[in-house]
Amino acid sequence: MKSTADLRIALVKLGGSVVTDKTSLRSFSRTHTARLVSELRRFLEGDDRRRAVIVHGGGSFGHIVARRYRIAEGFRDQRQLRGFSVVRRDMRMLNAMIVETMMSGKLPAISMPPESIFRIDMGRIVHTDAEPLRYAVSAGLIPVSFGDAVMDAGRTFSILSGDTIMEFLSRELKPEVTVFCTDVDGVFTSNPKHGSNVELIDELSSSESVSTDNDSRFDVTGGMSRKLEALFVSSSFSGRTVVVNGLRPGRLRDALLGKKVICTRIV
Ligand code: IP8
Repeated sequence: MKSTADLRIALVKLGGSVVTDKTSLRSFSRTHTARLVSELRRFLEGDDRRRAVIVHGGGSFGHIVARRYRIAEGFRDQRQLRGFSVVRRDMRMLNAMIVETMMSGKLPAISMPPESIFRIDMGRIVHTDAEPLRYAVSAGLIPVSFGDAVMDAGRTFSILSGDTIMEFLSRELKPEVTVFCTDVDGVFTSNPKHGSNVELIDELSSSESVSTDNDSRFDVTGGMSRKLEALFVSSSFSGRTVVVNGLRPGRLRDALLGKKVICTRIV
């Protein structure tokens, strides 16, 4: 078994807007997921030191119910318990379908819910134990973690976003490449879904100005400003950090392989 230091790790976030249809409750985007799996497999097959760790978002399995029951705000009243239970169940359903799609694509995926790695207090990760994940990666397994409704020491429960998990896993794993797959071509000067006068930023540094008006109808986890924070932290621990459009064939593969691709590179 190789130590993770000898491995070339790719850390990949599959955004909720790529693996689900965010506008329709609990709709899994199997076709996009299966294609992304085959792009990942192409990358892994190229070198036996390559490994992958996947994190996925909640999309329509997480955000709709979490918003309705205000789960991210922590425990307020008994009525939220039903909502917490539903989000937990639904995220496991989504995770199981993603793991299954990876296994059908001949990738040895294993589910790794965030509470098996992290302890949370007041919405923040306060303790990380990545040892089991490291063993899995060394052995050649592909851990699949996800944003989730989690127990929280100070708030009883809260929502942990996939982007925060990406931040902490990049710190732990020091990946060769970190890729965030979203439903747009990268990071734009302002929200590309809200107007025409927007430009894709090829190289984004923390000094760059990005307007962070979110599509907050769906995201309970902070939308774009939170994502930018996660991108910058991830990039400080990763060889390369890229944001690509996961709905466009070939972009994930090219980003993983370091080829020229339409994307935003975080520098
Ligand atoms: O979609 C949040 O994760 P994200 C997951 O990565 C839930 O922000 C349960 C809303």
